[in-house]
Amino acid sequence: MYREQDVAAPVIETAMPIGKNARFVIIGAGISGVLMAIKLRERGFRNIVILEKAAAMGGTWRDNVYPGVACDVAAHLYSYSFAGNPWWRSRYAKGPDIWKYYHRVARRHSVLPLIEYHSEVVSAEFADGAWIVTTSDGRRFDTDVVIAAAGRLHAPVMPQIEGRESFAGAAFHTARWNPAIPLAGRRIGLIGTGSSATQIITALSGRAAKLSVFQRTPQWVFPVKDTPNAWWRRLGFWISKRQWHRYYLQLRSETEARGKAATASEEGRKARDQVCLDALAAIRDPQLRAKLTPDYDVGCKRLVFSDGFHEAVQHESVDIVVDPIDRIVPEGVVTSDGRLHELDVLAFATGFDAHAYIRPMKVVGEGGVTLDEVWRDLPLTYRAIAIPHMPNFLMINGPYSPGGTSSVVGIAEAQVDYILQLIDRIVGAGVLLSPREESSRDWLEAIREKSRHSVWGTGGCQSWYLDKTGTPTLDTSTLSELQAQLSTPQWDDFIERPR
Ligand code: N01
Repeated sequence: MYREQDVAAPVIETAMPIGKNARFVIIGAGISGVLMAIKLRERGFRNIVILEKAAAMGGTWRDNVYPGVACDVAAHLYSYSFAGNPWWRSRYAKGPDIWKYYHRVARRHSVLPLIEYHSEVVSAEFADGAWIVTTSDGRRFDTDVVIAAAGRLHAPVMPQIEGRESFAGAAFHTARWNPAIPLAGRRIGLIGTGSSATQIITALSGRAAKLSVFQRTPQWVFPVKDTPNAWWRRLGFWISKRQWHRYYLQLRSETEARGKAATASEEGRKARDQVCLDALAAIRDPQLRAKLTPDYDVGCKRLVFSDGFHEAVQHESVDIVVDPIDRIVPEGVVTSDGRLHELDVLAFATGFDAHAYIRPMKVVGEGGVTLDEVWRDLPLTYRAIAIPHMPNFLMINGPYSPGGTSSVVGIAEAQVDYILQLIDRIVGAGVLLSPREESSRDWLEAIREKSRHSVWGTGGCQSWYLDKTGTPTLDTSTLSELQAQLSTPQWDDFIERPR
């Protein structure tokens, strides 16, 4: 185990301000990376590069184009606070509309020209007070500050099922959906029952000739109503900022309440559970109802919100298959009871490697300490934003960020505001800033202690929230709590060295 004192501090006597010429590399052109670039530009910085591995910006909303893709956080909350959009067509926005919104904001703020596409970062190495960032095609970017904004749910997981590659029809992960493949009137297999699968089931029920859903674990689904915003309402929002703001506050308090899923009061929990139970009780076929009834606490896995799932799943074209998958064959999926489910298309709604974070990128900090070393036991961070021994290397939505059902946009904004305060210091005083290892450990232990006792840790389920020890890797804080925690940096928690 290395210790803080093992790492030699650079011996430079005078700190030189870097000023507006400071160089920034942002990794990822999703919602967080674009936000970071906008805020840096507003501060007058011009030396900004966003390295994006794909051919377009938009992260999650570029990758996920499956049928029914939408955001179950209200659209007005899933927008940047400085770029509100009165024109959202309904309470919950569809995936393509979200992508268009973020693309439009990026264009208006002149961020698109900063993006280097097809630029997958393979390493970031700290040397002589700065970072050298290298892409897979060998290009090198020298920078003063690195901001990793690669997202948590971007590495699709394909299950290890015998014969997976042998399927003769079209097969893909939900985050690699091929929109060119026709679906109407075809036999479709869907493995998984998380938020992505629920949206697909709702969209394809009655459209596919047959939709076979291979369910390993049933999900708690909270029914919501996706009310359209009529044209006069949208116009009203545009004309009256007050009316719009009132609606925003109402949405925010509802979302805060559901964001408390992990730590809700007894009373709040009971009310929420009852909504889910009532929706299940309305399923007419008792056998289907039994199949869809989870045996763990509501909110243990990420709660699924849906308008239409309970109806969709009762359509005669939908078959909820609970016998475990035995193998995949060219014709379809064979379950453990020996039944062959013949399919034309097979979709894997099997989630993401939420624990990869910025890896497999190689990160080497001061004194040659690698990220793999710092994260050997746990992904040690300070406030999910900074990493010990990685000076001037910052993250948005890093390990132990709040999660659950809050708006990831609000979380990113709170983190970016905090990062900007660090950047003001880095640039203004010309320093290297990294969090103390001890402060990071204290912070992390407090977060883990809280989340361990939340329903994520105690609710009796398996989920992507949990690490190998069964401890959730998310902070239970609501957005308001996070904003309060991140309002001012505690400078004593940082080591500051001249560059
Ligand atoms: O993935 P998941 P997701 N055999 O990990 C099953 C966000 N999101 O893409 O529960 C059979 O939730 C697995 O089964 P089990 C949101 O944060 C947001 O749906 O492990 N099944 C599970 O059912 C969400 O939480 C929106 O037993 C296998 C499923 O695959 C996150 O993305 C919309 C299997 C994976 O579920 C991920 O959601 C969509 C196997 N070998 C997503 N392996 C919004 O609207 C895995 N499974 C904001």
